[in-house]
Order: sequence, then C-alpha cells, then structure tokens
Amino acid sequence: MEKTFLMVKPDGVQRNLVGEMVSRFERKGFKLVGAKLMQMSDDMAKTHYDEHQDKPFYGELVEFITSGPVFAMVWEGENVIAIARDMMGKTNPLEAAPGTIRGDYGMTVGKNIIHGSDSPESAEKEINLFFQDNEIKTYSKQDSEWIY
Ligand code: RTP
Ligand code: MG
Repeated sequence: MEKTFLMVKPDGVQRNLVGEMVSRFERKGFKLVGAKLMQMSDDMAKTHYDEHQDKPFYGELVEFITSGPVFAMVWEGENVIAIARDMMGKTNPLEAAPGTIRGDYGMTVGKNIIHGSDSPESAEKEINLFFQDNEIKTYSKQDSEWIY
C-alpha cells in the first residue's frame, strides 16, 4: 500500500491544528502508521528542502521550519500521495480552494500549515529522513473492507 509523509508545520502546531489535521486524513479513510512531535535540526531542514536550495526563499524556509516543533506523520492508503496533496490545496493559500487545508486555514505562502510529499520518490526520501523503520507500524484495521 502506498505511503506518504505529511508534516504539520510550526504554524499549524502553534495554531492548535494538529488534531484537525489528523482528523481530516483519518476521516478520509487513510491509515496513520507513524507520528511524532519533534524539532527539526538545521541539517535536517536543509536536506528536507534541498530541492529549493537555489530559490530566494530557501533561507527563510529553513529558518521557519526549524523555529518550533513540527508534527511528522506517515499515512498509508491507495493513492495517498496525490489525494493528500489535493486535500492540502495549492501552495499559496491565496490560490487554495475553500475546503482544502490551506484554503481553510492558510493566509500566506510561508505559513501554509502543512507539508506533503509530492511524488513516490519524495515520499520515500522524506519517510526515511524522518522515521526509523521500527517507528512505522504495520497493523490491520477493521474498517478497511468498508473503505476499499
Ligand atoms: P510543501 O513542500 O511544504 O508541501 O509545499 P509545496 O510542495 O506545496 O510547495 P514547494 O514548492 O515545495 O515549496 C515549499 C514551501 O516553500 C514555501 N514557499 N515560499 N516565498 C515563496 O514564494 C515561497 N514559495 C514556496 C512554502 O511554505 C512551501 O510550502
Ligand atoms: Mg514541496
């Protein structure tokens, strides 16, 4: 089953949106298989955002993501990578549709509540960056047959 990496950013944690974020993905039907509250180091943030290292906002991005605790999660489900991205909405909350996370809660592109992997390659890289193998749980849930 496909897995993705999602992370409530420091603004989402400060705004008490951790529970709401977990709830949205739970209610959709995805399965939570890993989660932790943590503070990212500078090195980890630079690795996580290395694709943006040449962008003008890279410094600010690394500074912001390390500025407070984040809530890192691994979610599992059919097409979870693409569906979670749709549920998050466009990067800039100004363009994100109402009903999406960024459309409902975001106000600026820098503080847009949540991160989500954008491809199978980034999901694998990000899950391995944030989680040890033994922190990802394999378990069955009784509701699976009512979801798929
Ligand atoms: P994310 O990686 O956080 O899930 O967001 P994303 O894929 O939708 O957006 P991406 O292009 O990967 O950008 C990563 C984060 O950088 C910040 N950003 N700032 N100032 C700017 O123009 C700008 N552009 C992007 C956003 O916080 C974005 O989520
Ligand atoms: Mg991205």
